[in-house]
Order: sequence, then C-alpha cells, then structure tokens
Amino acid sequence: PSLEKDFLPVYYGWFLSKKSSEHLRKTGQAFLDELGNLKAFKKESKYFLPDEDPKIKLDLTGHFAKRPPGVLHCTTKFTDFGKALGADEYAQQEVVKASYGKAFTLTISALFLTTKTVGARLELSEQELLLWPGDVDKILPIDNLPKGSRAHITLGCANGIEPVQTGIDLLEFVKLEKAGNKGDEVEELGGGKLLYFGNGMWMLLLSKKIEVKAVFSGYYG
Ligand code: ACK
Repeated sequence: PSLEKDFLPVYYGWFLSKKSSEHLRKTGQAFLDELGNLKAFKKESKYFLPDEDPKIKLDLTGHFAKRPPGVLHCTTKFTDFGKALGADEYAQQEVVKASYGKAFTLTISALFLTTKTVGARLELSEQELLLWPGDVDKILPIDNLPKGSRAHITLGCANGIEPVQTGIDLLEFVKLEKAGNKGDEVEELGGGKLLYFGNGMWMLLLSKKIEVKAVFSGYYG
C-alpha cells in the first residue's frame, strides 16, 4: 500500500493566464470608473456610501478594496482540502482528473456589482459544464437554477466581505431573472447595456463577450 494519501486542494477552478487576468482586471476597473461617474448610479448611491455629495465621483475602487491576489480564477468546487461536502466525489470524477492542467477558453457575458461584491459572469460551454459540480447553484436548498448559474470570477469585495459572497450575489441576480425580473435598462455604456435590479444590484450585459484563456487546476494555499 502506498504511504501517500490523496491531498485535495482548497479549491478546483480555472486559473486565468496572466495576460487574460490583467485584461479582465482592467475591464473591471473601467466598469467601476464609469459607474462611479454615472448620474443614475449616484442617484442610488445610498446603498454604497451614505450622504455622499452627488457632484463628486464615487470611489468604487476604494469601496471594493479587497481584490483577489495573483491571477484571477473561477472556482468550480470549493473542496477545503477534502473537508467540504462532496469534495471526494468531485475529485474522483474521471473528467476532473483528465482535465487537470488542461487549457480552456472561458466566455464572460456580463459584469455585475452589488454593495458587497463586483464580479464577472461566465457562460460555460458544454465541455466546461462537465466540470461544474451539481450542488453549488443554490442559495436555499429549494432553489432550482440552471447548471452553471453561479459561474463567476470575483473582481473585488467590500471591506469585511469574503469572496464566497460573489457567487451568492450572482445567484441572487439569476433568481430575480428566473422570477421574470429582467432589470431596468438604465443606459448604454461603452461596454454594453447597463441593467438595474434595485437594492444596489447592477449588471452590465457586454455587447462583445470577453474570452479569456484559463487552465483547470487546483489551489493548495
Ligand atoms: O471568489 P471565489 O469563487 O470565492 O474564490 C474563492 C475561493 O473559494 C477561495 O476562497 C471560494 N469559496 C470560499 N468558500 C466557498 C464556499 N463555501 N463555497 C464555494 N466557494 C467558496 C471563494
């Protein structure tokens, strides 16, 4: 018998190439800059910064000061070194083993922002969906959302907010969409159509989807 024991990562996911990562960070930064200057956004700024002077640009970069270190990623399964529910089952799948270290092209369809997080929404391909766990697309056990609904890349979190929140926030958007709320079309920005869902929830539907290069792998901390 081998002395080695399988040692699972903190999480599995797609890790963007350095170039793709830098490009996406810049796009996210431009989104924050544009929103912070937007009249319609400032009108709703009470969700972000109480009593701010409406004539001054909102410092959203400062608000989302917690940014992921290193290259950006999309978590598929949070395994917590094997302690998380369903970790072993996920890791033992043939498709997970066979895809480890392989390159993928991820498609970003939108950027979203809430009072807590800012992130990029992914549209997974059939092949990528094979790597998506069956148990992560819900906030409540009764939620029934399409596979891959949670797929995102965290770009920033507000003070005191953990990155796990970005996926939960995206699921809130998807739940609203499922309930028939398509958001209010606020205006056309440089990158696409800006939608407002209320309660400080904004989404930019990209007119030109962004493709990023990424490697499927594990993060060991
Ligand atoms: O931004 P993320 O997707 O959210 O990437 C980080 C990564 O794992 C390392 O913290 C994600 N994460 C943390 N806890 C969980 C969890 N309980 N369920 C799903 N994803 C998680 C976090």
